[in-house]
Amino acid sequence: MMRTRTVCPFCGVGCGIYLLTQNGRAAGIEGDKECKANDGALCIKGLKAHEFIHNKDRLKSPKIGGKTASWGRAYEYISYKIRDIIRDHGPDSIAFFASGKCTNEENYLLQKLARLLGTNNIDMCARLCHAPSVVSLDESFGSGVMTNSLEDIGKADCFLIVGANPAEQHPVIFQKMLKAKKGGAKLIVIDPRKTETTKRADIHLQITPGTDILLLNAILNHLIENGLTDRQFIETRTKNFQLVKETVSKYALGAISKIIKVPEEDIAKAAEEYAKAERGSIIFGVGITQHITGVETALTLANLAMATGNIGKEGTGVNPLRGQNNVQGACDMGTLPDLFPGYKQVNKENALNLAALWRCERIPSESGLSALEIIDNIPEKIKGMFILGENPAISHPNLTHFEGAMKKLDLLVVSDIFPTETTKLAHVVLPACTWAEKGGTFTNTERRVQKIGEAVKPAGDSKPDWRIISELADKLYLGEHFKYDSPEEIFNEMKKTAPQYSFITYGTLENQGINWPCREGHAEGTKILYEKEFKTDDGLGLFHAAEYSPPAESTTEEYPYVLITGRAYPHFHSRSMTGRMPTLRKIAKNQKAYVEMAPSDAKAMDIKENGLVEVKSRRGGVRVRARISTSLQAGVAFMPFHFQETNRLTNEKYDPMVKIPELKYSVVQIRKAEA
Ligand SMILES: Nc1nc2c(c(=O)[nH]1)N[C@H]1C(S)=C(S)[C@@H](COP(=O)(O)OP(=O)(O)OC[C@H]3O[C@@H](n4cnc5c(=O)[nH]c(N)nc54)[C@H](O)[C@@H]3O)O[C@H]1N2
Ligand SMILES: Nc1nc2c(c(=O)[nH]1)N[C@H]1C(S)=C(S)[C@@H](COP(=O)(O)OP(=O)(O)OC[C@H]3O[C@@H](n4cnc5c(=O)[nH]c(N)nc54)[C@H](O)[C@@H]3O)O[C@H]1N2
Ligand code: SF4
Ligand SMILES: [Mo]
Repeated sequence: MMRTRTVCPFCGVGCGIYLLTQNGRAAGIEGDKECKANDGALCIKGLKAHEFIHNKDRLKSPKIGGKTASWGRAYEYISYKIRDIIRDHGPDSIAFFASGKCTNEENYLLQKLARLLGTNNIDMCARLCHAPSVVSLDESFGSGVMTNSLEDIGKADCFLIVGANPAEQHPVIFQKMLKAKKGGAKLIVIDPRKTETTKRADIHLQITPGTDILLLNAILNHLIENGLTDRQFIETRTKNFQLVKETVSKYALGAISKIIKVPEEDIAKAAEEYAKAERGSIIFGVGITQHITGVETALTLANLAMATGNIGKEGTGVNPLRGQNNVQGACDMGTLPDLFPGYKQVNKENALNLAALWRCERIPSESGLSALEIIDNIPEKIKGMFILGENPAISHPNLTHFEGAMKKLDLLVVSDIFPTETTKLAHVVLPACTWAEKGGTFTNTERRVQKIGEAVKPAGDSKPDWRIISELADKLYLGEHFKYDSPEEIFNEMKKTAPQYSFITYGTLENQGINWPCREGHAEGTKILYEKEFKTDDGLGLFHAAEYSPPAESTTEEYPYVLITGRAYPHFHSRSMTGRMPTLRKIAKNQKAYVEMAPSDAKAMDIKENGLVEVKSRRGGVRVRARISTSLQAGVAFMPFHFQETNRLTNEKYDPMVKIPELKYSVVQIRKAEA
C-alpha cells in the first residue's frame, strides 16, 4: 500500500489526508494526525473521497458536439472559435468561470489566460457564497479573510454561530467546537431552522429568515446599554463607534424580539454570554451572506467583535467558514472581475505592473463582469464562455433563465471530471484529472496553503487543468506566457503577484502547510490576525453603521411561504462526486429533490409525508416530494439545492454592491399535487 499526503477535495476545512493506493488504484483514506486543520479527524466525505476517482462515468476524452475528439482537434476548435469571437466582438465578449475545486496554480493560469486575451470577465462560486464576507471584513479590518486559525477555534469559550450549520457542512470544525463545549464553552446559534448544529446549542435563536441585522443591532444596543462593551479596546483600536452607537440605539430589544419572533430573555442571555466570555468567537456561514443584505449583516458581526474586544486574540475573531476546498485560494489567485492576484484592485497602475511581470503589452484595467452579470449579458455582450470545474446548471439561481442564456452562446467550453448538467449544454467538453491525479496547492478556510500529491495515473486521456489551460493558450498564440513543466513553476511565478504567498515555497509546504500571510521573518505564517493593529491604512478597526432592509421579495397572498435553500450532510453541491460514492448514496435518504415543510402548514393543506407537491415561485414551478419537519416554523419551507428543481425557483436578482443573489430567501406557493 502506498501513502500519498494530500488534502480532502470537498470542503473548506481542508483536512490533511493520506490517500492509500494499491496496484495503481485508490484504495482508502486516512486522516493526517499531524495536520492542525483536522488533527487526523475526517468526516464521511473525506474518509470515502477515493470512491469517485475510478468511477465508470469519468470523462476520458474530449467531446465536440457530443462526439469524441482528439485533444488537438478540441484545442483547434476552441481556439478558432475564441479568435473569431474576439475578432468580431472584442475580448470582452468572452467570459470565464474559475473553480473552487481546482488548484491555486490552475486558477492562477485561468485568470492569466483571460487577462492576456484582454478581458477581466472572470468570476467563480465565491460570488454565490462568501463575496459579502470578503468585502465587509476588508472594510472593517483591512483584509477579507478568516481572522483566526482552525487550531485556534477550539480555544474559544463561547461560540456565536450565525447562519452556519457546521455539524453538517464543516463537520471537523464542529468536532473542535464540541470538544471546547465539553470543557465548558457555550454554543449560541442563530438560524431560522433547527439543525444538527442547533441541537447541540446552549441557546438557539430561531429567527424569522432575513432578519439578522435587526437581531445583531439589538444585541449590540443591549450590550452598550448594559455597559458590557470593552471600552478600552474601542478607544485604542477602533474608530467610528459613536455613529454605530447612535444607529443601534433605534433597535430596542423588546420591539425587535417581537418582529423576529425570538423571546427577549433568550436574546439578552445570548448577548451577555458572548460579551462576558473571555474568548468569544464568531463563526458565520452563507445563511447570512446569501441575502441582498449580506454585506451589512457581516459588518454587524465585525462591529460586535470589536465592541467586545473579541478580536486579535486567541480563541476570538470573526470567522467566515469558506465552502469549497479551494475557494479561498481561487480568490487569492484573482479569479475575480475586480481583483488581480493578491487582492490588488483592477486599475491602471496594477494592470501596468502585472503586464510588466507577465512581459506582455497590456492587461485590461477596467473591472469585468461578475458571474450573474455575465449570464444577464448573453447574448448581447457575451458570446463565448469557458467554465472550469463548476456546475452552474445546478448551482446558479433561476435555472430556466440560466439555461436560456447558455443556449444563446456561440461557444461554451466546460472542463470537468464527470458529465454534469452543465456539460450537457456545452459545445466542447474537456476531461480533467481529479485532485488525486495531479499536483498543486489548495488554500483552506483558515488560509492554510497545502500541497496535494499525484497518487494515481490520469483516467483515460484526462489531463490536469493546468496543462489543459497552458496547451489551449499555446493554440491562442500565447504559448510563450504559458511554458510550465510543473505546478511548482506556476506557483513560483504566482507568488510574485500575490504578496500573501511571497515567502512560501513548495519546500516549506512539505509537511502540513502554512497559513498565509507569510512575510519575511514570519516564514511559519500567521495564525491570528490583528494582534497589535488592523490592516487598515491607520491600523484602526472601522465600525460601520448597518441598517436593516427587507429581502428582495416579500410574501404575498399568492406566494405565502418563504423558501430557504441550503445543504444536506450526505450530498455535496451538484452531487457530481457524492452522487457517485457508494457509501454516501447509502447514507442519503434521498437522491431526488424534496421540500421540507412545517407540520402545521402540511396539515392545513392535507399534505402527507412523501406526498407529491407543487412548489411555485415567480420563476417557475416544480413537482417534488414533501417532508414534514418540526425543524421549521410555520410559513417557512426548505429545499436543499443538490437537485436542479431548487434553483428553478430561486431569484437571480442580486445586490448592487457585491452582486450576490438572495439564494436563502424566495417566496413560493406550495400545493398538494395530483400524482
Ligand atoms: N455536506 C456538505 N458540506 C458542505 C457543502 C455541501 O454542499 N455539502 N458545501 C460547502 C460550501 S461551498 C459551503 S459555502 C458551506 C456552506 O455551509 P453553511 O454556511 O453552513 O451553509 P448552509 O447549510 O447552506 O446554510 C447555513 C444555515 O443558514 C441558515 N439560514 C438560512 N437563512 C438564514 C437567515 O436568514 N439567517 C440566519 N442566521 N441563518 C439562515 C440555514 O437554515 C442553514 O442551516 O458548506 C460547505 N460544506
Ligand atoms: N439555491 C442555492 N444555490 C446555491 C447555494 C445555496 O446555498 N442555495 N450555494 C452556492 C454556493 S455557496 C456555492 S459554493 C455554489 C457551488 O456551485 P458549483 O461550484 O457549481 O458546485 P459543484 O457541484 O461543487 O461544482 C464543481 C464541479 O467541479 C467538478 N470538479 C471537481 N474536481 C475537478 C477538477 O479537478 N477539475 C475540473 N475541471 N472539475 C472538477 C465537479 O465534478 C463539479 O461538477 O453553489 C451555490 N448555489
Ligand atoms: S470536514 Fe471537509 S475537508 Fe474535512 S473530511 Fe469532511 S469534507 Fe473533507
Ligand atoms: Mo460555497
